[in-house]
Amino acid sequence: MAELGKATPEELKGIASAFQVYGDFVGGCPYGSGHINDTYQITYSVGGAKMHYLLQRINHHVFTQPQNVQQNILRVTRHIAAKLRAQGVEDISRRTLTLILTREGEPVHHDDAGNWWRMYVFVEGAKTYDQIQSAHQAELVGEAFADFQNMVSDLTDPRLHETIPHFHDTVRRFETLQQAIQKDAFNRAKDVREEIAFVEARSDTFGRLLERCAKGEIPERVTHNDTKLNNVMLDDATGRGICVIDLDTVMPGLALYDFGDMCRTSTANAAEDERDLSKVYSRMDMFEALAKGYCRGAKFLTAGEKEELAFSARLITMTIGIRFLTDYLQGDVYFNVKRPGHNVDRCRTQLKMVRSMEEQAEQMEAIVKAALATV
Ligand code: ADP
Ligand code: GN1
Ligand code: MG
Repeated sequence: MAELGKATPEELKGIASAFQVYGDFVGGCPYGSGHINDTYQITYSVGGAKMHYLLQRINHHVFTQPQNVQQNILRVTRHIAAKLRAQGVEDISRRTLTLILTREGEPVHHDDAGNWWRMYVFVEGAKTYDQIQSAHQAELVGEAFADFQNMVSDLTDPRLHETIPHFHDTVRRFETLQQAIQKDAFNRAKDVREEIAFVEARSDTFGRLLERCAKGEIPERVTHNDTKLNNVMLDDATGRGICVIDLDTVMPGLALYDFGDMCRTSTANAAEDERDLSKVYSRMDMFEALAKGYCRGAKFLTAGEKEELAFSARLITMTIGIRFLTDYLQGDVYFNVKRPGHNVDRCRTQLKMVRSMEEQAEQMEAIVKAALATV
């Protein structure tokens, strides 16, 4: 896959002018720390007042049908806005993403170079965090993602586009890893023997959630599918999770995948790419708060889902670890990387998190039980 490369301010000015924004372009710069899309903060002067916009180049190697992604996002954001309006919420453009259409009225701009761009209202007075700051914050994060699941739960007819099929299918992700090991196109398998062995030793658990789903014990729902900590914006004044972002993967899935990914990112004691593994472990104070916030919001959970909450944390963390490992073996073609070995560092933190969660499995089960008992 080709690198998309960064756009210059001059290019950004041209692209931004394709959207329904008014006033004078002031500047644009790379923004945020997402691994997939290219994100820019754009500044305009509108009647003398400075306005920000969020401009994103959709990674079309990852999302091969950008128009489907944008159709989903338009539907999801309008649906949430309508619900918030009905509740009497006043600051709707801070509480959900709002797409700014192109001058032709489309939700995405396809430029001459073949890139796909979208623009959002910039949510001010709130930010995302790459690492959790406090247990209270973890609780608010759990609650915000549960609220999001509630709001999109009735977006079933017609079914949303599956923007990445089999996204969290751990068995398939493991098969892809095995093919990458077999091929070993970059002669890197020798560097990650221990990691491969760690994954292989646990492969009998990879099908557990999808098997239970096939048996009807766990329902399919509309879910976010990428509930990492930095995909929710927290209000600067109140700390509350006011706006769930990064909606590319909102599609049918399991609520447990969302809970699992919250645990992966919001209970971690260190950054996702920390090299000192002694700092990497899952914090039970954070897990307790997260579970409490999530369970309070997710009153819809069935018995089957409740049984698997703690397990889902290990499974999703393992799945993301497998994906980082696979990308390392395939030559770093999927996730944005900033240094050689970045994906292997990320893989190691994920596997360390899995080990930490395994060691604390009993405690995690007890915490989940207590959280469920209070709602
Ligand atoms: P990626 O898919 O690459 O993770 P995101 O959509 O998550 O991209 O955006 C990357 C970062 O940009 C987010 O983590 C957040 O900090 C910031 N961001 C995204 N959308 C907005 C918005 N509408 N307003 C303000 N900041 C935003
Ligand atoms: C990517 O886009 P971002 O950075 O929020 C990835 C997730 C991974 C995550 C790992 C579409 O999320 O699935 O869990 O990196 N998104 C996609 O940090 O693959
Ligand atoms: Mg993101």
